Amino acid sequence: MRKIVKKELVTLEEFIIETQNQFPEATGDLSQLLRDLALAGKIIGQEINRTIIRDPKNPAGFKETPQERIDRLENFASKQLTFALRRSGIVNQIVTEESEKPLQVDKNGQYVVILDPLDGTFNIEINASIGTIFSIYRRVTERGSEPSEKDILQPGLQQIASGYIMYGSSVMLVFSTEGLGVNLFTLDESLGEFFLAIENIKIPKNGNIFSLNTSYYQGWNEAVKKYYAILRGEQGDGNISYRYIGSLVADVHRTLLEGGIFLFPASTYYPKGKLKLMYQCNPLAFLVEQAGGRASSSAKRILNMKPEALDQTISVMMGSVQNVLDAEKIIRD
Ligand code: FBP
Repeated sequence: MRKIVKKELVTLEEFIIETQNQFPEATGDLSQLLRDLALAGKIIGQEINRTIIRDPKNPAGFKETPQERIDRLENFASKQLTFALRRSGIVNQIVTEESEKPLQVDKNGQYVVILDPLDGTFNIEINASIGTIFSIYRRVTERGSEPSEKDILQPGLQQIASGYIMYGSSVMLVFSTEGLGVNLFTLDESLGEFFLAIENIKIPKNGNIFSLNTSYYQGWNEAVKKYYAILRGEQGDGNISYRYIGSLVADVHRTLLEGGIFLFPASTYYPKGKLKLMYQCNPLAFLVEQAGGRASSSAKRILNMKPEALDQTISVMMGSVQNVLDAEKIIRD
């Protein structure tokens, strides 16, 4: 049962301060990064809404093709996030899926932030939820030294925080810092404030929703096809529902709240999987595990994987512990 928060409304700022006070040694740096990300999220959310609601100054709406719109919003999001994160002076490198190479920010910065600025953007045309995914690491090299790839290619277990901002019917910020659980904030646009909506999300141990793109069926290996047959009830009791939005943040958000399993298996179309280890899988796996779930790739814990390259893709399954264990057993066997 989800713990409903206390009667009075708790703002993101109050939550950050309360949490920080629990850790006297906390420097406040991480809090600052979360504030910066939340600010960028408000601005990005506004731009997305403005895009969907035609610009009043231009009744015919933006003269742009869907792809131009996607590119514009992805660049806008990347710029807003980078601008917000640079202000703090505590970030050493910012790595976004959109930029060719890591952005060196401050040689004395202590943190590396890895971002998928706007994921699932083709959904913008149908107003389905899309999202920003973020991952925060401490650098492993000496402060003041030249930025190094070693600071970026760290296993997901080294994350000190991760989360996403989902732009949907409302803007939601979901994040977790090591050991502090997963907390969901909803933006009240009239006040410009994020309010705590669900505290310490715990993913159900077993769920009855499965989520994967079945149009890749022909490209799956036999084990995945067998697992899918069981899910569809050909070999099991079939009391499981199918949901697939095709926007990673939305599919994982539903899985976090409702339980079940999200999968993106490797296939002949994506031999190494489609989803990116550093930008998408690590931050979401961290959240799922902090919420008491499980996240694996070919039955290996995602957070333990040693990244080989920034744009490395992997097969992925994540969600309720029991659902993922069942899937691992069948797909591994
Ligand atoms: P990109 O990494 O190319 O942006 O794709 C990510 C994504 O859009 C995810 O949001 C989503 O889970 C997945 O691709 C959907 O892929 P498909 O449309 O092939 O099912």
